[in-house]
Amino acid sequence: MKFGTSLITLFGFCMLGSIFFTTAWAKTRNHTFIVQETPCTRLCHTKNILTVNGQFPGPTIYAWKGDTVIVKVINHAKKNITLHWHGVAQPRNPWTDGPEYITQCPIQPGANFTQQIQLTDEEGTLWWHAHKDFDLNTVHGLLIVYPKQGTTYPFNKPHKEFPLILGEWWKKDVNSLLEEALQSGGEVPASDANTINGQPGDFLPCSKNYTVKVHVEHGKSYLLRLINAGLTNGYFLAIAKHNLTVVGTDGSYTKPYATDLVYIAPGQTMDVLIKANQFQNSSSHPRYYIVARPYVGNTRVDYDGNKTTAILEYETNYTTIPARPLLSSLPAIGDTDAVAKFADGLRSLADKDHPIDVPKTINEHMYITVSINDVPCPPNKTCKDPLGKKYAASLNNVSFEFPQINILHAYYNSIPGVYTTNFPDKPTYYFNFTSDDIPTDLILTKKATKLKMLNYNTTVEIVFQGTNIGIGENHPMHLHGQSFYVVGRGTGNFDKKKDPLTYNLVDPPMESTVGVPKNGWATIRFRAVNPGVWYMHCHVDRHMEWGMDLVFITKNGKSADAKMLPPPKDMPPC
Ligand SMILES: *[C@@H]1O[C@H](CO)[C@@H](O)[C@H](O)[C@H]1NC(C)=O
Ligand SMILES: *[C@@H]1O[C@H](CO)[C@@H](O)[C@H](O)[C@H]1NC(C)=O
Ligand SMILES: *[C@@H]1O[C@H](CO)[C@@H](O)[C@H](O)[C@H]1NC(C)=O
Ligand SMILES: *[C@@H]1O[C@H](CO)[C@@H](O)[C@H](O)[C@H]1NC(C)=O
Ligand SMILES: *[C@@H]1O[C@H](CO)[C@@H](O)[C@H](O)[C@H]1NC(C)=O
Ligand SMILES: *[C@@H]1O[C@H](CO)[C@@H](O)[C@H](O)[C@H]1NC(C)=O
Ligand SMILES: *[C@@H]1O[C@H](CO)[C@@H](O)[C@H](O)[C@H]1NC(C)=O
Ligand SMILES: *[C@@H]1O[C@H](CO)[C@@H](O)[C@H](O)[C@H]1NC(C)=O
Ligand SMILES: *[C@@H]1O[C@H](CO)[C@@H](O)[C@H](O)[C@H]1NC(C)=O
Ligand SMILES: *[C@@H]1O[C@H](CO)[C@@H](O)[C@H](O)[C@H]1NC(C)=O
Ligand SMILES: *[C@@H]1O[C@H](CO)[C@@H](O)[C@H](O)[C@H]1NC(C)=O
Ligand SMILES: [Cu+2]
Repeated sequence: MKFGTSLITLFGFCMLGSIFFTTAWAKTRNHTFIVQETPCTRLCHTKNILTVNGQFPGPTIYAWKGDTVIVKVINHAKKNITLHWHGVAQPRNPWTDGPEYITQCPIQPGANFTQQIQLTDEEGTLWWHAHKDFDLNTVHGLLIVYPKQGTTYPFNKPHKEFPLILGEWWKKDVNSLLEEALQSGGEVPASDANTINGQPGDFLPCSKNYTVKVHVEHGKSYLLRLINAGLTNGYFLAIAKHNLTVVGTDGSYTKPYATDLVYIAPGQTMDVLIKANQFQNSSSHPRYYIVARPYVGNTRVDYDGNKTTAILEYETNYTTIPARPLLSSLPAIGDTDAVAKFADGLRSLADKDHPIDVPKTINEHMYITVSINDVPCPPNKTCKDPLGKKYAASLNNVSFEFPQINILHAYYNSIPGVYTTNFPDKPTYYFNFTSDDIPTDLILTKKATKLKMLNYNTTVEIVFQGTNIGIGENHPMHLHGQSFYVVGRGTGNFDKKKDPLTYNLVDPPMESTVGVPKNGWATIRFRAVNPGVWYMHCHVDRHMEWGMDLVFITKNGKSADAKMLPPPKDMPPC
């Protein structure tokens, strides 16, 4: 990964495809994001939601590879907020990465913070979202990175592109639900609906009139930019009678992967091509459902209302259109095999123009258990998880405790007592992690702020081991500060002799969120070349709040361009 190679000029100009300008004049693109409470009326229950610039989903940022995006974030809301640029490496600049109390203190009501987003190797679909409490639920949007001027997509240029932002909707205020759950120790209630671009679609009566439509013309191809902005659910997605070709994920290209359904975990992005090859004549059907259904690893209620729909509609000259679009079937809500089958088809493009560099020798081996746990109920309180305790979550049995001042600030200014650097590289206790019958005393965990230090340019391998402590579930682990290669995954307990033999070190997909299979394992590799403080956490938001988190500190390297930048002058104070 190379940083700092892009040429930045405020006076660069954008002449996409021009044969006269082959030099990439990366540009600076300025935006103002005003976070505010906004009445939302297009869903069953009118309520105030937190938005950026009054939009839900939020505004799209358009950029070209290597650009610098500057976003002035102004907080006109009544609560503290932070914003994160998901999947952007932010070379040497963790200061504007966003997660609350990890790299910054929140932007308080009335305050503002100008965040710089330096694009380097990322290309494709990324996104931005709030990184505090459950604000992400309504504060999110696309960040599209086009190929830099003078270069093209590694596939035929699509006629048009459409966003498909998957999400969840609660009738009640989500942050109050989170607050209640954290107080009582119990669960956050499941969402009331799943959404595409903010709309549940016409399987739910209240939003019928606002179902999202994607208009296509026969014979043309389209790029769908998918993100999963859900707080809880993964999604299967399909379009009746249309094949999907995945060409990218998490801001890097994949080998074209033809499939009839996509699985997207919370936090992930997917670039998907479709060919509008139906509706050849008046006797064929002009309307097709784009349908998504949640995947949750454990049994939950499943009914049609859980499905969210949009409609792919062909341009037609007929005034009457059939009442019902065609619908394809999707795997059941608990179909863990379908998730694995989809994930196994993802491969890095790995061609001459998109080379990859998978670490072959590893300096830091980590084996990390991923668990849902309990912490004891405070004295004289009633707690609401099934054992009368409080829900918690952990990595290697350390349940992350958020500090009161931000870790980056403490690290940069050598403030002691905020964290320790003794996060264990291995589980402290080995047992059958994925057993159906785990001794109940193993459910307890302990809160602490333990970090992992990495030397600059060290190679890291992490084997995430899902466990059945509490409950087995698919955990989408997301790393800030750089992407990683997903070299393997499997079911049950990781076998350190046999399983590494199955690793793909030739063309593994590069991602920034990996779904760790329910009661299974996943292995990632990366080279720590981005000095700074970088958060890693489950993108199921309540798991993150419960402690399924780890903070890496990548130390400075020797050369000047291997050192962290100084903080911006307007860093929000605590
Ligand atoms: C963009 O924002 C930066 C930093 O706030 C400022 O220095 C620059 O003048 C702005 N550029 C434009 C074109 O507005
Ligand atoms: C941003 O904050 C600074 C410092 O408090 C203040 O001077 C400035 O007016 C604010 N700008 C906006 C647009 O709110
Ligand atoms: C949907 O639109 C129809 C026709 O305009 C209207 O009669 C109906 O009340 C609307 N339904 C909702 C839930 O907004
Ligand atoms: C989808 O792909 C399969 C396998 O390549 C092919 O047989 C089928 O005709 C395609 N369907 C459509 C609607 O393009
Ligand atoms: C499906 O909808 C039902 C009823 O609203 C709800 O109880 C359940 O949790 C939903 N499941 C998911 C995965 O959204
Ligand atoms: C609609 O009619 C126009 C004029 O006859 C024709 O050019 C066009 O191809 C038709 N479009 C479709 C989708 O049939
Ligand atoms: C808990 O309740 C008992 C008896 O009701 C009381 O004596 C004790 O002080 C309480 N402890 C705390 C920590 O509030
Ligand atoms: C671990 O537990 C699983 C599920 O109960 C079981 O299938 C497997 O055989 C166990 N492994 C060992 C080594 O006991
Ligand atoms: C995790 O730590 C807690 C508290 O120290 C302990 O009770 C529990 O047995 C540990 N669990 C595992 C799986 O190591
Ligand atoms: C990182 O280490 C590799 C050897 O593992 C070396 O080839 C490379 O030059 C180093 N890069 C930097 C930036 O130090
Ligand atoms: C907002 O942030 C400030 C600074 O970190 C903190 O002191 C305050 O308690 C926060 N407010 C709330 C309601 O969390
Ligand atoms: Cu999780």
